[in-house]
Amino acid sequence: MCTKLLPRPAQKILTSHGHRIAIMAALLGACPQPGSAAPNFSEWAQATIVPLHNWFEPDCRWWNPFNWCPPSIGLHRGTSWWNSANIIESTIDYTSLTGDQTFWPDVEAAFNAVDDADTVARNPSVTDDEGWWALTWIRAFDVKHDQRFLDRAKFIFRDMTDFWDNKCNGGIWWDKAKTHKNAIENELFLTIAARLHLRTAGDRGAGSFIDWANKEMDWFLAPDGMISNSLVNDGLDMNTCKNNGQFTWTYNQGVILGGLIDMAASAGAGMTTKDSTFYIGLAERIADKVVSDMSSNHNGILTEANGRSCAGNDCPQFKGIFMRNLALLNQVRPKDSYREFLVSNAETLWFKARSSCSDDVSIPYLGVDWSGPYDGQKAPESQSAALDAILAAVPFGGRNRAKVATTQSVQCAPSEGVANAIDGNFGTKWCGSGGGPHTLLVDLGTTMKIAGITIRHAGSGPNEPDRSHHNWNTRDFSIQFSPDGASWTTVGVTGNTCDVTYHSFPPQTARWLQLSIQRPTDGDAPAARVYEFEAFETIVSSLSCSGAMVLCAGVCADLTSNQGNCGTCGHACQPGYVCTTGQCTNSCPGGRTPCRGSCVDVHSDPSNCGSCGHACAPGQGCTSALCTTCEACVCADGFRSSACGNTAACQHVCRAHGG
Ligand SMILES: [Ca+2]
Repeated sequence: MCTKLLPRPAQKILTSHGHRIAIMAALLGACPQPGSAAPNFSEWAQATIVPLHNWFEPDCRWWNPFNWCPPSIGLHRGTSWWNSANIIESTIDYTSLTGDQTFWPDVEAAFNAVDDADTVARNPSVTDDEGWWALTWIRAFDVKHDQRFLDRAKFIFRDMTDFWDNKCNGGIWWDKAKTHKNAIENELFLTIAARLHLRTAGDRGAGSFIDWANKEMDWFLAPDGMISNSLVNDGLDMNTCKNNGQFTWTYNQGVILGGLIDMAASAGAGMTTKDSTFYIGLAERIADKVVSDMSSNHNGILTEANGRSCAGNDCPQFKGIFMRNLALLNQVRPKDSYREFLVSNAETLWFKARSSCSDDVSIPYLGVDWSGPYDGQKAPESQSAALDAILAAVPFGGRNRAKVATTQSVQCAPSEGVANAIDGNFGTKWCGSGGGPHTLLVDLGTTMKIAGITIRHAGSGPNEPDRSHHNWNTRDFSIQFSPDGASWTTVGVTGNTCDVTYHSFPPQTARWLQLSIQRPTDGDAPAARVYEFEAFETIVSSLSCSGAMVLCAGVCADLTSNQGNCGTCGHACQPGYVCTTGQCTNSCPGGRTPCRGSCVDVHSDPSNCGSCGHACAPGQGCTSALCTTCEACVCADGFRSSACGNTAACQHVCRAHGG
């Protein structure tokens, strides 16, 4: 039985700067039970981060002569350097997603605990441990727009490039002693390079970040390399330079998703070896494989391959890294299967793998096996992995950004006013009566990027008769977005029967949202009933772009050269045209013309004579961009003419008999 928690007194924490900050630990107002309340992922995240904060010790440095916190060599008590990077990244995500600034001082303290060189020197033996920190500081830059963070990430990346060589045709070494080349450090190298490219104006050419990203990507995609059957395995056999057939850890599948997403965002104008469709397609295949296969033995809950045991300091961290990156993929390629996976994993680990309320009245701990039961773990790695999974679900149940709701419908009863639709209470209802059509206009108060909407319909209500009237759920409706109140973008739903509907889509810039109800119920009942309308902001909305880069649909683009955003956001160049100085220009050599994805010569091509798509009539040829009548051709013995035209052309097109 879950009981209401006792408030805990404010806890005083001494930070590295000597400031005392009060952390209210009484974050859990009540213990949710399965089915007893709709998920509030932000609230769960707020509770989950408390132990991580309590384990944080910015003064715990391995060179500290007092070394008062062994055996840790990380910043968090009892864990390692690379884990701390991920925990700080989780803290940054938490700050961004929930808006709660309480734990940001941990991020600043971690940054200040070491300098650039120390970040690299802290763990002198391997390259991946420093790579995690580069990703963390890029994320910090995105949230706070502070150049210090980006500069440190670049410093770390430059150190990693020292470990690239031609053994096995490329890639960086995992260990600085150069005995192994594995997947993880090369996935990190790819992702860091692509992200730095997207945040560095004018980055191009030999030695640039995108140049490194392309080299790494192409090397990673080599036949017999580390991607096999749509999964990334652990590493290479250094004797054969081929896939070593070892484990496909969940974090191996996670980091590559981030890299592929950023390669797709970088594509165009010759910036990348392949186009964005290729990179996103591969990311989807990997994500689909994990969602369908690596969780199949656990009823859709993520686990390491084949339920492999997951102990120590490293493995319990892995799954959170996958969830963080799956959330990013779902931002650019929303899928019902991803949303359901993100939500069900967060819900399941919270309800099944959490220390019980009666065990500890102040803090929830989360176990390694998200299917539960709770295994007694109280460790930074498993705790932050769980936090990552919960944060990944926030867009589907986080902080509602709706500020004001209005309607022209008449309310059904005095207690069923329109304010109930956004009051944060899933037990209070807006009910609009009359003939309709009913509309609910929601003002967000300011313009932002919305990536998810949840609507709680009649059947989600706690009280009768709504609770048993699932056919009162809003049947046909549309959701409209507008940045200015004038132009609207519409997402439509018809035939809904669900009590709660989740809607995810590529981030939409909006200040106003409108729920337009075409059929309020599955029948003749004319009233509209909505218990709660929630709008969630995208986690990439806080992305900042440096220099001349511009934020376009969630990615930074150089408008002078970005193929998908040439001159202005959303203006994509057609195949055969390249974005040069902000304009789509003909890329075909020798005066040829771009036509349906290839280069044609409109002077002589009978299918494109004079212009792309202008085909000559059967029996005609194309000469000097004009369709001409055929003439007899003279062919050498053994050949016949298959087309017509002047003599020279005829010789050119003669084919063998029967050809
Ligand atoms: Ca309500």
